[in-house]
Amino acid sequence: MRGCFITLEGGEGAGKSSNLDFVRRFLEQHGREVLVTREPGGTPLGESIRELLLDRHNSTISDDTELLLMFAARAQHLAQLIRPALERGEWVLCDRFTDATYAYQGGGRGIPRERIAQLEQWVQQGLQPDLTLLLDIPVGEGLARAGRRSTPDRFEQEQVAFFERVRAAYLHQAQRYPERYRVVDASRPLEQVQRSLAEVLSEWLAQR
Ligand code: Z5A
Repeated sequence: MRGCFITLEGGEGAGKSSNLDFVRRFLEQHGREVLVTREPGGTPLGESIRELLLDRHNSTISDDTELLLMFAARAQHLAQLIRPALERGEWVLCDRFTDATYAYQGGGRGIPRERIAQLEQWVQQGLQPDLTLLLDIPVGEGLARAGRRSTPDRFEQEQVAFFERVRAAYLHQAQRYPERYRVVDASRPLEQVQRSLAEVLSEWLAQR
């Protein structure tokens, strides 16, 4: 039987890194074999593309180039890692996926959704996450948390208005795909966020 594909999403400072391992452990405690990966990245080629995309010295990357690089990394990720793992029956937990493209390249950069949808169809051929956990936090609070980090990457250098559009685009995706999206209020203390994640996952596992 094909494994399940779960994605974790969120804007700046939402706490994805802080919660990824919690989600993995929860799933493993419930008997699932879990492969954890991330985007952009997840394969040697994808990680090289990630370096290009995050390098803040690459200030001349056009919006279309950024979009195509995201999908180039994703095509490799799907071919080399995600599809084979799902076919072996493993569960895949991915730190960001195409919803991040709708949020950052669509909402943030203003690329039309139809153009993203064309690439999504081409690269994914209908494959979608079974469950998307969106850690949602007001932009100001998220930036205050993320601000404690050292050197900002190319995305982290963006202004507040950019991150407001990213958040709005994520929430729009959640409204559009309520069957696979679960939105968790990430502005609360970590223990409360993880309690909500556990509840969401328990309920979702019970339905499977
Ligand atoms: N990107 C894109 O544009 N298009 C795409 O299609 C894809 C990606 C796939 C890299 O992603 C960039 O790629 C990303 C979007 C773009 N750019 N940005 N920005 P990434 O996922 O690798 O990068 P990230 O957003 O910086 O993720 P992160 O490292 O997981 O950050 P985070 O969500 O902010 O999580 P954190 O490091 O766990 O938390 C931040 C701080 O808050 C940290 O000090 C924690 O200790 C603290 N924290 C976390 N949770 C809490 C709670 N509940 N209370 C208090 N403090 C907390």
